[in-house]
Amino acid sequence: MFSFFKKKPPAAEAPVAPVAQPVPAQPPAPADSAATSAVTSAAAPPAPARASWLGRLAQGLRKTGSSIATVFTGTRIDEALYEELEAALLMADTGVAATQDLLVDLKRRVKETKATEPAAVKALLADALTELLRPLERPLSIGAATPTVIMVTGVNGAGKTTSIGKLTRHLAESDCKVLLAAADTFRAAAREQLAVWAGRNQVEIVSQEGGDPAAVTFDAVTAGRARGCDVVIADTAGRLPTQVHLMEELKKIQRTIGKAQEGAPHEVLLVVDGNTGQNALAQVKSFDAALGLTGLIVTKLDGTAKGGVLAAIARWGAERGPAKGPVPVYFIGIGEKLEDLQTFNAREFAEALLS
Ligand SMILES: Nc1nc2c(ncn2[C@@H]2O[C@H](COP(=O)(O)OP(=O)(O)OP(=O)(O)O)[C@@H](O)[C@H]2O)c(=O)[nH]1
Ligand SMILES: [Mg+2]
Repeated sequence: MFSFFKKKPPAAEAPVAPVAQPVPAQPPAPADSAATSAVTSAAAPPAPARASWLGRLAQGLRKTGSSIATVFTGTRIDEALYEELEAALLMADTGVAATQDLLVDLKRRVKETKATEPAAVKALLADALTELLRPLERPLSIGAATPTVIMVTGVNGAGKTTSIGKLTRHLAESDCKVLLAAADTFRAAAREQLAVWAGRNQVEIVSQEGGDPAAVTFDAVTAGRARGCDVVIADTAGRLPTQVHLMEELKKIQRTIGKAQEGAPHEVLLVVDGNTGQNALAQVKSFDAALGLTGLIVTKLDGTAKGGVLAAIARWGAERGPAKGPVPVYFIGIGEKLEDLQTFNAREFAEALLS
């Protein structure tokens, strides 16, 4: 089985845990094997479930891929091919900067390998794309603090609550004690939606009718500490980065979490809808400027023509310099079912995008 997240072995994080509670010394066998497979999974052949998911990812991204793949159906490698490729990458929302970088890198690879067939150029593009996307590939790390507090943000309808539900199931299945915070107090339906996921996964939930989202989150983190939870996940209401007062509310939730537990939240995730293309990059930049993002979940990559946006996100990450580094893509979603949310792998994604 591939690793859905990385659980830190207890010994490694003793100096990091800022709270009095020691990190529980339990599940050594599954936790250690999970950590190991997180590091080694790239080389191993995919398990059957992963392979079938990859097939569906490729199918989902076919709208993006078909236009790029058709560039390589001819017989000659010439300037026209590169021009067509440039247009196809831009259409797939790869963005101007990443497209230019990819073309320069690709031409270098073609020269170096003395490729003569367009099909070989396609394989070289997959290599170039993989290298560009690689820095985004990082497992979500659980266990450096108890609880690990994860705050989930994003615009309306991006897939926050659904992704939390799926993530909760994977964590619960790995013997993590999870507590959910219904900090989307804006809509009653939002609380109920999260409560359904809590019920399905048999995890606890802290919610409050019409309460202040920061107060709900404070209560949840406090309860999570008292109850010895491994993970607390806070769902928040959807908002646009241009809604200043709502962004201030998010910052308040973030500060309040820090008051309930020093050093928290450990993860500030942005959920982005892959269909929004270049707008997804704009969202990443804005939410990062406001909150300092630690990771992304990219949803709805089933049936989008805009899968290239991950290349744009990677290119922007490289621009941020080594001190900040890229914002990793922890998970990608290709549908509404539980198994549709999986870890991001640069090589797999590049292959799927060009299939
Ligand atoms: N096709 C597809 N649909 C998805 C995916 N992820 C979520 N959805 C659907 O997107 C819709 C919105 O999902 P939610 O999880 O409610 O989104 P949200 O960000 O919590 O929305 P708000 O709380 O209203 O801001 C639902 O119908 C989900 O089933 C995905 O990967 N693929
Ligand atoms: Mg929601």
